[in-house]
Amino acid sequence: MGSIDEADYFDAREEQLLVKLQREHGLSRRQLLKLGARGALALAAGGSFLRSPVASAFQQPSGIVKKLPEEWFERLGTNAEMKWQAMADEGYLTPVEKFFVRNHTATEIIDPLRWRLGVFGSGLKDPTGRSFSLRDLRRMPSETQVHFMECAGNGRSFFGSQQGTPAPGSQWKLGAVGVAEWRGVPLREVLERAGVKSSAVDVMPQGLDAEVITKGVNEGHVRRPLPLAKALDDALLAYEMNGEMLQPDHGMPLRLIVPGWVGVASIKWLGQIEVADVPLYSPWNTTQYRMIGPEYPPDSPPLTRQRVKSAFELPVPAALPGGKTLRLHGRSWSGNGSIKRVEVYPEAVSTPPSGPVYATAPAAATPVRGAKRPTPQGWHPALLEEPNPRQAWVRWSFDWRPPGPGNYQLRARATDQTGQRQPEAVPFNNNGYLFWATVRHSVTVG
Ligand SMILES: Nc1nc2c(c(=O)[nH]1)N[C@H]1C(S)=C(S)[C@@H](COP(=O)(O)O)O[C@H]1N2
Ligand SMILES: [Mo]
Repeated sequence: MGSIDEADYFDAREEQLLVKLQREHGLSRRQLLKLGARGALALAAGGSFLRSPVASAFQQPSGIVKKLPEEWFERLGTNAEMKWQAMADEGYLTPVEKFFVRNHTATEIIDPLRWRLGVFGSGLKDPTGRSFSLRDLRRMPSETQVHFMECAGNGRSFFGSQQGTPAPGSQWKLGAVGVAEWRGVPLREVLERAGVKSSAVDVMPQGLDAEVITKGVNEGHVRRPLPLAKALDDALLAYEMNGEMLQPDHGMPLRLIVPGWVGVASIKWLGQIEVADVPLYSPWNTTQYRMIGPEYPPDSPPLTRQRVKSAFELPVPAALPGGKTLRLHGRSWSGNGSIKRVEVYPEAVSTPPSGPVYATAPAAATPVRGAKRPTPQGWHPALLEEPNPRQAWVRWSFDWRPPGPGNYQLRARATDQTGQRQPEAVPFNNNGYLFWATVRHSVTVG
């Protein structure tokens, strides 16, 4: 930050955020004042806006603050899934306003100026630990990392629709994923300053959002232990997303980023981190986020890395123009590393998709000059574009000449750098985690 006063900096950022929220929600300052926000709007005097009743008035019934336009999002209870066609005219990153939201309860609105991060526990030389303000963290060495964020339940609906064994929980299609550029301080730096002992084994970050009540049982705040080795390796305490201050829905003022791992590891609205010299447990690494089911051993370990997956930047199902060679676009990603290969299989099918079919924007299926010969059924290589970093995604395209009007299913299959390749089906697990089989994407050609 150089010589800029950090309090001024945060005030300016908060003002920017307020303006943005006002714009997004179509409220004037006058309307805000009528809502009784006069005091709260005195941003310069302490930045109390984000704690004010006005701030919570921004929350929608979903508990999500940002707007969720229908062209970009599908609402699933307290969550919002990104529709993949929203990525068709985008660059490499997912814009913050299109990024999926997964909340166990509701977005917590926190005053970044009063907030502190507590670090404590038996794994520290002094177990009472210490706390850090956002200003403290911003003064520490920062890193910028590009990573995907993906929910372990992404693709869950296909256990039902493709394999005939529905799993309970949010019926995500493939849109519980996004890639962003995260900036913050490596968790390692904070643990070192807190005096971590070499005998420490687990690190448990915990969120400041409401306690989670499941079937009448209070499970406490969202928290999930992370092995010390991963914490010291590449975990990041992020305060910026795509070059902007983290927004409320994504964990403002600070969230953890655990590269390549199931999204639940990346705790939002971080309030504290326990460091222990004994293994730690929470519902999020014991009863949940493990593979439980007939095909898995009873003691299968907590989920860590996401599997390899692919998606087309098309509506589901999509209507495509006939008589043309179409350049289709998609993206593939894996928690194991970069993507080695992507193949596409177009298959003619007799049954039309059920329900409405959606017109496709030209950016998603661009007519191109190409051979007039129809693409034969079978696996064909897609063309990968740079960049292709680890634990983010790679963009690809595939030129398809449909043999004629009719119904088709498109499948994309990626292979990652470890050789893991998307299968045609995956074994069922009771909670529907890690669906990584190829997904049949229905399209109709006119
Ligand atoms: N405190 C807290 N952190 C959380 C969650 C939550 O509900 N509370 N949801 C987790 C889950 S399950 C996922 S998939 C990611 C989603 O991050 P996003 O909403 O920024 O996309 O946040 C994780 N971190
Ligand atoms: Mo998740």
